[in-house]
Amino acid sequence: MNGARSLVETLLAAGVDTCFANPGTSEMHFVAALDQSPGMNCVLGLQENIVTGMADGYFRIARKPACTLLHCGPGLSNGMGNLHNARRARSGIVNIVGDQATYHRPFDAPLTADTNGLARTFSQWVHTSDSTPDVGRDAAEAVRAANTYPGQIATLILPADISWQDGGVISQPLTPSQLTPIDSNAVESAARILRNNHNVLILLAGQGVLREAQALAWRIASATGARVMADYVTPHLARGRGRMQLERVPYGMEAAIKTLESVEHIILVNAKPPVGFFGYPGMPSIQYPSRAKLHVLSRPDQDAVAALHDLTAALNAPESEIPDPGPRPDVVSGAPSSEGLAQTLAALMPENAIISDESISYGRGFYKYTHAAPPHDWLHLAGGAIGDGMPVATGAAIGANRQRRVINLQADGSAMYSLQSLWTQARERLPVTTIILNNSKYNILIGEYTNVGAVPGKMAMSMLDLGNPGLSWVQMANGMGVEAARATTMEECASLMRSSFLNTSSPFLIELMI
Ligand SMILES: Cc1ncc(C[n+]2csc(CCOP(=O)(O)OP(=O)(O)O)c2C)c(N)n1
Repeated sequence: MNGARSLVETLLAAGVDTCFANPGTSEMHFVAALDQSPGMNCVLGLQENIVTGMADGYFRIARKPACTLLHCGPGLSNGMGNLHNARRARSGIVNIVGDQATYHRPFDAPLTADTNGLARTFSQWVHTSDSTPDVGRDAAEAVRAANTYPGQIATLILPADISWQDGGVISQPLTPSQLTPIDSNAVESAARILRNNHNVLILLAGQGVLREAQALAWRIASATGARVMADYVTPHLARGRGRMQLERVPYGMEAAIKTLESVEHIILVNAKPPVGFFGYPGMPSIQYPSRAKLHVLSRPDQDAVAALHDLTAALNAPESEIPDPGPRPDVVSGAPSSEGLAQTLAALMPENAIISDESISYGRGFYKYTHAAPPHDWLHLAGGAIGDGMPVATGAAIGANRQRRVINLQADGSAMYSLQSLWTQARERLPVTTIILNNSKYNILIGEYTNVGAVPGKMAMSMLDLGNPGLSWVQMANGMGVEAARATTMEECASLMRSSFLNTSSPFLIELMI
């Protein structure tokens, strides 16, 4: 058995059965091993940022790591924007990066790069295999690292000769490391704060915004009168009927400061203290009042459900049912609007849908109108590096075994970073409905000129214009095997949504002119 085969067998034994790939010469033995060791579902992405974004979306829904297959330092570099986003989302991923054969490296061939150095910038675990018999054990270590709660990026670099030589040994799965237990003092002090104070905010992030944690947070809020919000940086939120009507801390600095102005205590549940995305002239970095006191109930690497459970017990908080959000909205007609799209989405989305939201400026108000939709999962860009909405939607559909409708609410400028995802969706026959929000501009950045105190002239404004030449989304989708149509009214959009939701084995793209 060669090294590559021991790698594939070890990954399969550890439950890693999906590989998002864009291979090159140094990975040929890994690809060949996939035929010898059946069981690995291999998905091709046509650029590495698609591959890594798909692995992120897969983890968020399947809650287990996939592996990626990337080609040398440059292939890894191409995938780094979405590896950055995945690290911020705390997704578990095992990157396998093929590299130059060990004896060939000193010749400094063109694709030679500091692969290890590149990987270190976003990986919690990096290792270069240096002997074939160790490849299996190295792979088992990588999977263990990726499975470290809540999820980590592990990168295993595999020189081509280490992969092709004989002597590979399959390794058994390694036990994931134990979670750091909840600190009973933190629970006691949070309970004391909640008992004795008004204006307490419980800020949820990570697993703290999923279903089980929300039920506990609601009990605590009902018993104490505390306010509950989700961190803006929330990769995955459980939403819809039966879930809390959570709002995120707003993105905009002024709106965030206003939202948090009366807060005196913040109890952090797997969340970090809320700060602005950027520093702005004359603005603070933090979004909460400087007099507010911060209390860490649980850190991001601790179990949010266990922490909230202990807090519920310390407060003796009785059972309390999450209130009904009222009737489901009706579809909306007339000119497209942000509220109209959200209501139509809430009216039509099938049960248990997955929303991949990279709507940027258009989607700020989507939450308010979708609380009464059927239960669904909402995925957000967590690291601010645009270009993850389409690959995350693609990976999420695979993570859900193609059994759930994925709806990608996608701003056009961000879509152009990773539109090749459509080709993978067509090839894999995935039930993904993409709604392109075509405003032909980088709308959010128009406001950012004002926020940073810059005065844009003609040239500066033209840097935010995508209309010259215009992008034809229907043609681009068709060119990658995806059926598509343009909608200029909400009626047209609703009718296209309905028909695409009925087709469970093909993607569809709606170009909504906003
Ligand atoms: C990797 C990366 N490059 C550039 C940016 C800067 N940036 C932020 S938003 C944006 C444009 C977004 O335009 P679009 O997706 O069309 O959304 P809209 O603003 O129109 O709502 C850009 C270029 C970024 N955040 N990440």
